[in-house]
Amino acid sequence: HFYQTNANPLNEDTQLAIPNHTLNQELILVIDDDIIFISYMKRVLEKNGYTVIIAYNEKRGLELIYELKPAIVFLDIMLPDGNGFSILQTLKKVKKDRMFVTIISANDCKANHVKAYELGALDFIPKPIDEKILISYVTNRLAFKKELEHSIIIDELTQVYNRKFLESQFEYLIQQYNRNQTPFSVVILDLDYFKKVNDTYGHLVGDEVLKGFSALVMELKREQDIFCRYGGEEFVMLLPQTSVQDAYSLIEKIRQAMVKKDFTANGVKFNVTFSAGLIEANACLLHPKKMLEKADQALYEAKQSGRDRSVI
Ligand code: GH3
Ligand code: MG
Ligand code: MG
Ligand code: MG
Repeated sequence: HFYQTNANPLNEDTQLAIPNHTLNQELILVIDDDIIFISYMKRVLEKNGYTVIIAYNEKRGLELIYELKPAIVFLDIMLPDGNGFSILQTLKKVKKDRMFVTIISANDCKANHVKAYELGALDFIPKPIDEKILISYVTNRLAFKKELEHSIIIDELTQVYNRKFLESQFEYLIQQYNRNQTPFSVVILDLDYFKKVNDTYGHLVGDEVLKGFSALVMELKREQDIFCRYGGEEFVMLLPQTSVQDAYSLIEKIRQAMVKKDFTANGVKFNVTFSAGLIEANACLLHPKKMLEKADQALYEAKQSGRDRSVI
Protein backbone atom coordinates (compact mmCIF):
# COMPACT_ATOMS: atom_id res chain seq x y z
CA HIS A 1 0.00 0.00 0.00
CA PHE A 2 1.21 3.51 -0.77
CA TYR A 3 0.72 4.70 2.78
CA GLN A 4 3.37 2.33 4.04
CA THR A 5 5.99 4.23 2.11
CA ASN A 6 5.79 7.03 4.65
CA ALA A 7 9.03 7.83 6.39
CA ASN A 8 7.55 8.57 9.78
CA PRO A 9 10.01 7.11 12.30
CA LEU A 10 7.45 6.95 15.06
CA ASN A 11 5.24 4.08 15.95
CA GLU A 12 2.37 3.81 13.61
CA ASP A 13 -0.14 2.25 15.98
CA THR A 14 0.12 4.27 19.15
CA GLN A 15 0.60 7.58 17.49
CA LEU A 16 -2.34 9.95 17.65
CA ALA A 17 -0.87 12.80 15.75
CA ILE A 18 2.27 13.30 13.77
CA PRO A 19 4.74 14.95 16.09
CA ASN A 20 6.24 18.25 15.27
CA HIS A 21 9.72 17.34 14.22
CA THR A 22 8.67 14.82 11.60
CA LEU A 23 6.45 17.29 9.83
CA ASN A 24 7.54 19.44 6.98
CA GLN A 25 6.43 22.65 8.63
CA GLU A 26 6.73 24.77 5.54
CA LEU A 27 5.44 22.28 3.02
CA ILE A 28 2.02 22.97 1.53
CA LEU A 29 0.17 20.56 -0.70
CA VAL A 30 -2.43 21.80 -3.16
CA ILE A 31 -4.73 19.12 -4.55
CA ASP A 32 -6.60 20.64 -7.44
CA ASP A 33 -7.13 20.16 -11.15
CA ASP A 34 -7.44 23.82 -12.12
CA ILE A 35 -4.11 24.85 -13.64
CA ILE A 36 -4.73 28.57 -13.27
CA PHE A 37 -5.66 28.26 -9.62
CA ILE A 38 -2.69 26.00 -8.92
CA SER A 39 -0.19 28.40 -10.44
CA TYR A 40 -1.75 31.25 -8.47
CA MET A 41 -1.39 29.32 -5.19
CA LYS A 42 2.15 28.26 -6.05
CA ARG A 43 3.24 31.77 -6.91
CA VAL A 44 1.72 33.44 -3.83
CA LEU A 45 2.86 30.81 -1.34
CA GLU A 46 6.37 30.43 -2.75
CA LYS A 47 6.83 34.18 -2.74
CA ASN A 48 6.23 33.97 1.01
CA GLY A 49 8.79 31.25 1.65
CA TYR A 50 6.64 28.13 1.58
CA THR A 51 7.37 25.07 -0.47
CA VAL A 52 4.41 24.07 -2.60
CA ILE A 53 3.71 20.65 -4.02
CA ILE A 54 0.90 19.85 -6.38
CA ALA A 55 -1.38 16.89 -7.01
CA TYR A 56 -3.86 16.98 -9.85
CA ASN A 57 -6.01 14.10 -8.66
CA GLU A 58 -7.17 12.15 -5.64
CA LYS A 59 -4.74 9.23 -5.99
CA ARG A 60 -1.63 11.39 -6.25
CA GLY A 61 -2.97 13.66 -3.53
CA LEU A 62 -3.21 10.83 -1.02
CA GLU A 63 0.22 9.52 -1.99
CA LEU A 64 1.81 12.91 -1.38
CA ILE A 65 -0.01 13.34 1.93
CA TYR A 66 1.47 10.10 3.24
CA GLU A 67 4.90 10.43 1.67
CA LEU A 68 5.62 14.05 2.44
CA LYS A 69 3.37 14.87 5.39
CA PRO A 70 2.70 18.44 4.39
CA ALA A 71 1.93 20.94 7.13
CA ILE A 72 -1.27 21.96 5.44
CA VAL A 73 -3.31 20.64 2.52
CA PHE A 74 -5.54 22.76 0.30
CA LEU A 75 -8.09 20.44 -1.17
CA ASP A 76 -10.48 20.98 -4.05
CA ILE A 77 -13.85 19.20 -4.10
CA MET A 78 -14.20 18.23 -7.76
CA LEU A 79 -11.28 16.14 -8.96
CA PRO A 80 -10.84 14.12 -12.18
CA ASP A 81 -10.71 10.73 -10.46
CA GLY A 82 -12.92 11.39 -7.46
CA ASN A 83 -13.38 14.22 -5.03
CA GLY A 84 -12.01 15.99 -2.02
CA PHE A 85 -14.58 14.45 0.28
CA SER A 86 -13.33 10.94 -0.34
CA ILE A 87 -9.81 12.09 0.59
CA LEU A 88 -11.21 13.48 3.83
CA GLN A 89 -13.02 10.19 4.38
CA THR A 90 -9.83 8.18 3.91
CA LEU A 91 -7.91 10.39 6.31
CA LYS A 92 -10.71 10.20 8.85
CA LYS A 93 -10.57 6.40 8.82
CA VAL A 94 -6.87 6.41 9.62
CA LYS A 95 -7.21 8.48 12.76
CA LYS A 96 -3.50 8.78 13.48
CA ASP A 97 -3.08 10.74 10.31
CA ARG A 98 -5.18 13.61 11.48
CA MET A 99 -4.14 16.40 9.16
CA PHE A 100 -4.72 20.05 8.57
CA VAL A 101 -6.86 19.89 5.44
CA THR A 102 -8.64 22.98 4.20
CA ILE A 103 -11.27 22.68 1.52
CA ILE A 104 -10.93 25.38 -1.07
CA SER A 105 -13.70 25.26 -3.60
CA ALA A 106 -15.97 27.26 -5.86
CA ASN A 107 -18.82 24.89 -4.92
CA ASP A 108 -19.57 27.08 -1.99
CA CYS A 109 -22.97 25.71 -0.98
CA LYS A 110 -24.20 25.08 2.55
CA ALA A 111 -24.26 21.30 2.11
CA ASN A 112 -20.60 21.24 1.10
CA HIS A 113 -19.59 23.31 4.10
CA VAL A 114 -21.42 20.93 6.41
CA LYS A 115 -20.02 17.84 4.76
CA ALA A 116 -16.47 19.19 4.83
CA TYR A 117 -16.64 19.90 8.56
CA GLU A 118 -18.31 16.58 9.32
CA LEU A 119 -15.46 14.82 7.56
CA GLY A 120 -12.86 16.67 9.59
CA ALA A 121 -11.82 19.56 7.36
CA LEU A 122 -10.09 22.37 9.19
CA ASP A 123 -11.82 25.13 7.23
CA PHE A 124 -13.85 25.78 4.12
CA ILE A 125 -12.60 28.61 1.96
CA PRO A 126 -14.58 29.69 -1.12
CA LYS A 127 -12.62 30.30 -4.32
CA PRO A 128 -11.13 32.64 -5.30
CA ILE A 129 -8.98 33.59 -2.33
CA ASP A 130 -7.24 36.92 -2.02
CA GLU A 131 -3.45 36.88 -1.75
CA LYS A 132 -3.23 38.68 1.60
CA ILE A 133 -6.00 36.57 3.11
CA LEU A 134 -4.26 33.38 1.94
CA ILE A 135 -0.95 34.30 3.56
CA SER A 136 -2.45 35.46 6.84
CA TYR A 137 -4.58 32.33 6.89
CA VAL A 138 -1.58 30.03 6.42
CA THR A 139 0.47 31.90 9.03
CA ASN A 140 -2.38 31.67 11.53
CA ARG A 141 -3.07 27.97 11.03
CA LEU A 142 0.57 26.91 11.06
CA ALA A 143 1.15 28.77 14.34
CA PHE A 144 -1.90 27.06 15.80
CA LYS A 145 -0.68 23.70 14.58
CA LYS A 146 2.74 24.16 16.12
CA GLU A 147 1.19 24.99 19.49
CA LEU A 148 -1.12 22.02 19.30
CA GLU A 149 1.62 19.57 18.43
CA HIS A 150 3.85 20.96 21.13
CA SER A 151 1.18 20.53 23.77
CA ILE A 152 0.50 16.94 22.72
CA ILE A 153 4.03 15.76 23.50
CA ILE A 154 5.37 18.20 26.09
CA ASP A 155 4.74 18.12 29.83
CA GLU A 156 3.37 21.48 30.82
CA LEU A 157 5.15 21.94 34.15
CA THR A 158 8.66 20.82 33.24
CA GLN A 159 8.59 21.39 29.46
CA VAL A 160 10.24 18.02 28.86
CA TYR A 161 8.60 15.27 26.79
CA ASN A 162 5.60 13.54 28.28
CA ARG A 163 4.66 9.88 28.57
CA LYS A 164 2.84 9.76 25.26
CA PHE A 165 5.96 10.84 23.43
CA LEU A 166 8.04 8.35 25.40
CA GLU A 167 5.83 5.52 24.19
CA SER A 168 6.22 6.46 20.55
CA GLN A 169 10.00 6.76 20.86
CA PHE A 170 10.20 3.46 22.71
CA GLU A 171 8.46 1.73 19.83
CA TYR A 172 10.82 3.35 17.37
CA LEU A 173 13.95 2.21 19.26
CA ILE A 174 12.59 -1.33 19.55
CA GLN A 175 11.92 -1.36 15.83
CA GLN A 176 15.50 -0.23 15.15
CA TYR A 177 16.81 -2.91 17.49
CA ASN A 178 14.84 -5.58 15.68
CA ARG A 179 16.07 -4.40 12.31
CA ASN A 180 19.76 -3.72 12.98
CA GLN A 181 20.41 -4.77 16.60
CA THR A 182 21.03 -1.09 17.37
CA PRO A 183 21.55 -1.03 21.16
CA PHE A 184 19.87 1.40 23.51
CA SER A 185 19.52 1.91 27.23
CA VAL A 186 16.60 2.87 29.43
CA VAL A 187 16.83 4.74 32.72
CA ILE A 188 14.20 5.52 35.33
CA LEU A 189 15.05 8.49 37.53
CA ASP A 190 13.07 9.15 40.68
CA LEU A 191 13.58 12.05 43.09
CA ASP A 192 14.45 10.98 46.62
CA TYR A 193 12.13 11.78 49.53
CA PHE A 194 10.19 14.13 47.32
CA LYS A 195 7.12 13.89 49.49
CA LYS A 196 9.21 15.43 52.23
CA VAL A 197 10.13 18.38 49.98
CA ASN A 198 6.43 19.05 49.48
CA ASP A 199 5.62 18.58 53.15
CA THR A 200 8.46 20.83 54.31
CA TYR A 201 8.40 23.63 51.74
CA GLY A 202 5.02 23.33 50.05
CA HIS A 203 3.77 22.07 46.73
CA LEU A 204 4.85 25.14 44.76
CA VAL A 205 8.43 24.72 45.84
CA GLY A 206 8.09 21.05 44.94
CA ASP A 207 7.06 22.16 41.46
CA GLU A 208 10.14 24.38 41.25
CA VAL A 209 12.31 21.41 42.15
CA LEU A 210 10.73 19.36 39.35
CA LYS A 211 11.44 22.20 36.93
CA GLY A 212 14.99 22.73 38.18
CA PHE A 213 15.79 19.04 38.00
CA SER A 214 14.40 18.83 34.46
CA ALA A 215 16.42 21.85 33.37
CA LEU A 216 19.57 20.31 34.80
CA VAL A 217 19.05 17.05 32.97
CA MET A 218 18.29 18.84 29.73
CA GLU A 219 21.53 20.77 30.09
CA LEU A 220 23.70 17.71 30.73
CA LYS A 221 22.15 15.01 28.59
CA ARG A 222 23.30 14.49 25.04
CA GLU A 223 21.24 15.82 22.17
CA GLN A 224 20.02 12.38 21.14
CA ASP A 225 18.86 11.31 24.60
CA ILE A 226 15.12 11.46 25.07
CA PHE A 227 14.11 12.71 28.49
CA CYS A 228 10.48 12.39 29.59
CA ARG A 229 8.39 13.03 32.64
CA TYR A 230 6.75 9.69 33.24
CA GLY A 231 4.50 10.94 36.02
CA GLY A 232 4.83 12.74 39.36
CA GLU A 233 8.49 12.90 40.31
CA GLU A 234 9.45 10.00 38.09
CA PHE A 235 11.29 10.45 34.81
CA VAL A 236 12.47 8.15 32.05
CA MET A 237 15.43 8.62 29.74
CA LEU A 238 15.94 6.68 26.53
CA LEU A 239 19.54 6.61 25.33
CA PRO A 240 19.82 5.55 21.68
CA GLN A 241 22.95 3.66 20.62
CA THR A 242 24.22 3.60 24.16
CA SER A 243 25.51 0.72 26.26
CA VAL A 244 24.35 0.58 29.84
CA GLN A 245 27.90 1.40 30.99
CA ASP A 246 27.89 4.61 28.99
CA ALA A 247 24.41 5.40 30.24
CA TYR A 248 25.70 4.87 33.77
CA SER A 249 28.51 7.42 33.26
CA LEU A 250 26.09 10.02 31.98
CA ILE A 251 23.54 9.46 34.74
CA GLU A 252 26.29 9.60 37.37
CA LYS A 253 27.45 12.94 35.95
CA ILE A 254 23.89 14.23 36.23
CA ARG A 255 23.46 12.76 39.71
CA GLN A 256 26.62 14.48 40.96
CA ALA A 257 25.48 17.79 39.50
CA MET A 258 22.09 17.36 41.16
CA VAL A 259 23.73 16.79 44.56
CA LYS A 260 25.46 20.16 44.20
CA LYS A 261 22.45 22.05 42.89
CA ASP A 262 20.95 24.44 45.44
CA PHE A 263 17.24 25.00 45.68
CA THR A 264 15.76 27.75 47.86
CA ALA A 265 12.54 28.22 49.75
CA ASN A 266 11.97 31.41 51.78
CA GLY A 267 15.70 32.08 51.76
CA VAL A 268 16.51 28.58 53.01
CA LYS A 269 18.84 26.54 50.85
CA PHE A 270 18.31 22.84 50.41
CA ASN A 271 19.35 20.00 48.13
CA VAL A 272 17.44 17.20 46.46
CA THR A 273 18.89 13.94 45.15
CA PHE A 274 17.60 11.26 42.84
CA SER A 275 18.04 7.54 42.38
CA ALA A 276 18.22 5.78 39.04
CA GLY A 277 17.66 2.30 37.67
CA LEU A 278 19.35 1.43 34.38
CA ILE A 279 19.02 -1.34 31.84
CA GLU A 280 20.19 -2.08 28.33
CA ALA A 281 17.90 -3.52 25.67
CA ASN A 282 18.47 -7.14 24.73
CA ALA A 283 16.65 -9.65 22.59
CA CYS A 284 14.75 -11.12 25.58
CA LEU A 285 13.73 -7.72 26.79
CA LEU A 286 12.12 -5.88 23.96
CA HIS A 287 8.83 -4.62 25.28
CA PRO A 288 8.44 -1.14 26.79
CA LYS A 289 6.51 -2.45 29.77
CA LYS A 290 9.04 -5.22 30.47
CA MET A 291 11.96 -2.88 30.11
CA LEU A 292 10.43 -0.35 32.46
CA GLU A 293 9.67 -3.10 34.99
CA LYS A 294 13.27 -4.23 34.86
CA ALA A 295 14.58 -0.67 35.20
CA ASP A 296 12.15 -0.19 38.08
CA GLN A 297 13.68 -3.20 39.85
CA ALA A 298 17.10 -1.57 39.55
CA LEU A 299 15.60 1.67 40.85
CA TYR A 300 14.11 -0.20 43.79
CA GLU A 301 17.58 -1.52 44.64
CA ALA A 302 19.00 1.99 44.42
CA LYS A 303 16.34 3.17 46.87
CA GLN A 304 16.82 0.20 49.22
CA SER A 305 20.57 0.60 49.34
CA GLY A 306 20.38 4.21 50.47
CA ARG A 307 19.17 6.42 47.55
CA ASP A 308 21.23 9.06 45.70
CA ARG A 309 22.78 6.42 43.46
CA SER A 310 22.47 4.62 40.12
CA VAL A 311 22.02 0.87 39.84
CA ILE A 312 22.40 -1.30 36.74
P1 GH3 B 1 11.27 7.89 47.48
O1 GH3 B 1 12.60 8.43 47.86
O2 GH3 B 1 11.06 6.51 47.96
O3 GH3 B 1 11.02 8.01 46.02
O4 GH3 B 1 10.18 8.77 48.25
P2 GH3 B 1 9.27 9.93 47.66
O5 GH3 B 1 8.75 10.72 48.77
O6 GH3 B 1 10.00 10.66 46.59
O7 GH3 B 1 8.17 9.09 46.89
P3 GH3 B 1 6.60 9.05 46.99
O8 GH3 B 1 6.19 8.26 45.81
O9 GH3 B 1 6.18 8.57 48.34
O10 GH3 B 1 6.13 10.52 46.85
C1 GH3 B 1 6.11 11.19 45.64
C2 GH3 B 1 5.51 12.53 45.88
O11 GH3 B 1 5.57 13.33 44.71
C3 GH3 B 1 4.07 12.47 46.27
C4 GH3 B 1 3.39 13.49 45.40
O12 GH3 B 1 2.56 14.36 46.13
C5 GH3 B 1 4.52 14.26 44.80
N1 GH3 B 1 4.21 14.79 43.49
C6 GH3 B 1 3.80 14.10 42.39
N2 GH3 B 1 3.59 14.95 41.36
C7 GH3 B 1 3.88 16.20 41.81
C8 GH3 B 1 3.85 17.50 41.21
O13 GH3 B 1 3.54 17.70 40.03
N3 GH3 B 1 4.22 18.56 41.99
C9 GH3 B 1 4.59 18.40 43.28
N4 GH3 B 1 4.95 19.47 43.98
N5 GH3 B 1 4.61 17.18 43.87
C10 GH3 B 1 4.26 16.10 43.16
MG1 MG C 1 -11.64 20.84 -9.40
MG1 MG D 1 10.52 9.57 44.81
MG1 MG E 1 8.14 7.90 42.72
